[in-house]
Amino acid sequence: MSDQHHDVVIVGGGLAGLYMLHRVRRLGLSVVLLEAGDGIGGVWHFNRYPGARCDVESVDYSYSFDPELDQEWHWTERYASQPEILSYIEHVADRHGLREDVRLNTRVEACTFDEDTGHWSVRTDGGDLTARFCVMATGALSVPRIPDVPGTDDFRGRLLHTASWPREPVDLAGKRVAVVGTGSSGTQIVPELAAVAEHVTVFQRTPNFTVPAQHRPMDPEYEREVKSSYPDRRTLTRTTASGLSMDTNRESAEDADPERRRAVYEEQWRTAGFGFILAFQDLLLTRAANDTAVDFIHGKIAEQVEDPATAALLQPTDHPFGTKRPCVASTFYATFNRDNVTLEDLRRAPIEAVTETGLRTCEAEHAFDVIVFATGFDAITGALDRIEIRGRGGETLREHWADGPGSYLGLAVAGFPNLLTIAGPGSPSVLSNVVVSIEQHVEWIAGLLEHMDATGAATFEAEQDAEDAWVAHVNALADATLYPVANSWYVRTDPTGEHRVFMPYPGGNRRYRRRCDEIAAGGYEGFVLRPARESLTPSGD
Ligand code: NA7
Repeated sequence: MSDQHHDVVIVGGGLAGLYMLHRVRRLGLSVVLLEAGDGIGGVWHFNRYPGARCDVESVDYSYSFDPELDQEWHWTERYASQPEILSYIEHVADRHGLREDVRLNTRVEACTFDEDTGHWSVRTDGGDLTARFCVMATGALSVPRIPDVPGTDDFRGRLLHTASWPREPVDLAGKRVAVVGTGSSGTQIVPELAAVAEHVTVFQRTPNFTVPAQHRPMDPEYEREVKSSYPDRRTLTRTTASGLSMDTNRESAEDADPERRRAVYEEQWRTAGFGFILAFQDLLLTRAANDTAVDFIHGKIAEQVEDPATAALLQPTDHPFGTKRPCVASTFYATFNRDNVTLEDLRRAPIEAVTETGLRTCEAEHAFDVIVFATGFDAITGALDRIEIRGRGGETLREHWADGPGSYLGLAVAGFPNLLTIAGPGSPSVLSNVVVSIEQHVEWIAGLLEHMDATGAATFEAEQDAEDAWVAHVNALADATLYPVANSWYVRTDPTGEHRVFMPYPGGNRRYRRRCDEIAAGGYEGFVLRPARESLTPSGD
């Protein structure tokens, strides 16, 4: 085999790819990690907008596989900023000597399964290689979504996207800035821009629920407490539904009396950050329960925003709380009390075009020096869609997913032997603390590779029936909740609108992990494992 052949090729150098690399090396397999960017860190390498920080507490949004690092690492704030998360990832890579197997500035263009050899051919912009296994660690939120608005090339000012923010500082002092989008990125960047810009105009399409981060510098006492019980905390995050270090309150919002309900909401609002969503077990199950949270948050928005008309515009009414990812921010709502911040309603006046001097809505021309798209990502499948992945019979993954992204466990796709996805569609990914989900996937994949080695299997492949049943199961779980009510990026609809697939697994980490473990323990039910000889057999055997 040439030095361009490896046992495993990993695509993507973020939290998932780097941990996969670490585990594959421990198995003694040859491996290379390909990363398109000029640095490791995945989305945390690119997503550098002012105010970018994680919305899960950093003591939990971090690897658990290195208990000594847990004791040594010091997070300076409750929610680490992007630079701190990136330096953590870089530290882990150096500490475990991972960089020697990382190739930066290498974009994977195509992966093709060769049915004769049972190997993948990987075409990159820097040469070709082959591998037995391809692990796609390409990220669920990694490809920026640019709105399809005409005229972006005409703008004479500066056009930026939060998820591909320039590395050098952007001077916004005295500038007229537009921010399009009020998701997590929008709610974090708006207060930062308002503090320096001459004026910030926020273009909102859908108001989102924003809960308070209760962000603060790391309290030494709290840090000591976490570190003294870190193993237990890590065990807890592996067993909660959300991957957070707190579990859902088993009480029902619908059944609780108003006083009790208010007290629980107030306590969660004061302390829990994203965990506000865990206030009651039925928040995502019934409209009546959810409405109590909606009323509470509407009240909090009205308390924070002085102008009643602006407050009303910021109060979400078109989707139940939690059915689109809630935002976690500290001063977003209060920022609208500043004289230099205004809110524009894109539902009333959609953007028609970017012009030479700014933005034109159907109602008015707005002049700007800088336009910031805080419009999020081509979520969950975006990065995979951009690679030409061909499995058995030359079928592309895009073709296989024409009616919606099918995957068995979010890990493997029928017809694509020896291809694995980390946090793929059908796994908890974005509905969980994703680092916990990533570790679970990586460890499960490492177990599969070990099993194959021990049993002499050359290829594994998800069965089509298993994949179909899993997609149906995920959709059924979602249908039992309020999630499908919202028009969110959790759902992927085919161009005809006929097929809707709910992409992230909504049954919780605990249940998902148990199922994955059962499948492995049962000899990889739903997968076909073949010895080398049989890999030569064409599909349909
Ligand atoms: P999100 O949460 O997807 O938010 C994107 C925002 O941009 C949201 O308000 C969108 O409105 C808005 N958007 C998207 N496209 C358009 C167009 N074409 N016109 C106007 N407004 C638009 O992405 P974020 O980057 O904020 O957060 C992503 C994740 O990062 C988050 O879930 C956390 O996990 C961290 P819409 O709701 O679609 O009407």
